[in-house]
Amino acid sequence: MPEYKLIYFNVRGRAEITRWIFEYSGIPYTDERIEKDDWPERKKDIKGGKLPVLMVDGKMLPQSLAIARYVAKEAGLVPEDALQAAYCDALADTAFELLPEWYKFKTSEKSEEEKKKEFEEVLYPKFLEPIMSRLDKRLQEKEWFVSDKVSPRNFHVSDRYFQVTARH
Ligand SMILES: N[C@@H](CCC(=O)N[C@@H](CS)C(=O)NCC(=O)O)C(=O)O
Repeated sequence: MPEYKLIYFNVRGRAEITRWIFEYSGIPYTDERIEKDDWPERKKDIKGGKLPVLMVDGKMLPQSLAIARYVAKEAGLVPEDALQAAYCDALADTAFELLPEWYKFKTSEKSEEEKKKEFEEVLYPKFLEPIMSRLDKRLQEKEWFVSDKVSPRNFHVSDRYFQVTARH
């Protein structure tokens, strides 16, 4: 098995799904977390200048979803059926669509009161609720989102949902 090192910031963000897959499957890996102050210096060594990256035997793989798909495949978590696998990808892409709006909200300089109002009047009803309720409805019908076993996208949606609900 290759030697894996996942490099990201000390937050869940775009790396958490891969951490969950590693933990669930028991594949050994190093979880390197870069502190914000160290990033400008470390960025020079990261091709493309963005995190996460996965070092696979010292070679760098960028892009969080490509990383998650690769590790999920190595862990045997991706359905063999191409269509089922594509449903997994569709679910992951849907969950990822939440990120830009969420990030804009999280990093905005507005006061806590303004943010609460924005969350209640815009972010939740326009972006989060439509996706969450669609996903909730699907989970009422079956145990897992795709196929009959744990798939990486179940982790993914759980993590996105957790990130949102944990903060509100
Ligand atoms: N499409 C890329 C986006 C990566 C990305 O935007 N990473 C952000 C953190 S979530 C980053 O590295 N920001 C630091 C920078 O741009 O200097 C992915 O999904 O991996």
